[in-house]
Amino acid sequence: MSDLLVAVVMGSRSDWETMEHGVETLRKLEIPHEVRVLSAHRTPEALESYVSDAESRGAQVFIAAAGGAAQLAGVVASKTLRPVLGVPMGTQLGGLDSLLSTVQMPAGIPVGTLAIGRAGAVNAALFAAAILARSDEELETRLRRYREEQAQAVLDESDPST
Ligand code: RP5
Repeated sequence: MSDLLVAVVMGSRSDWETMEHGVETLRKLEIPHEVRVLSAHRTPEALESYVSDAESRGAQVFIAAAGGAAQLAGVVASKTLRPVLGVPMGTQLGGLDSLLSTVQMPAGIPVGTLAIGRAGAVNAALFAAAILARSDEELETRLRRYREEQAQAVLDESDPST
């Protein structure tokens, strides 16, 4: 298996507190991944070379997390044909600014946008897993087990009064 299947890019180190939940999910599912801080605004050239380098090393899915005027996912998507999942950070204005600037891509360059913050970070990892599991039966089994354990945890804690 490749050493790299999912490349996670964040616009700032300040996004890590949120994105570590997504990366932990990739880890739990044993999906080879790496994380880089690269910005569409602050390091545009380095971002462009990273996308092509990550592709050449096997990245099948990109997760891009950014806040504010969040162009990161759109710029990554403009540089690759691989699926790009955008995670809006809850930085300013409750993350509505990040959500709208990530989700409102003009027709032609798609970004699959997840929820703001931690939920989006975890779901981006699960969405990446679902994409990869189409051609990886062992990963599909791990993903099924993740769902089963999650369901069991809800059932085990179904009476909050105890
Ligand atoms: C975005 O600006 C980053 O993705 C981050 O969410 C936000 C704020 O960045 P810092 O000023 O904390 O570095 O580019």
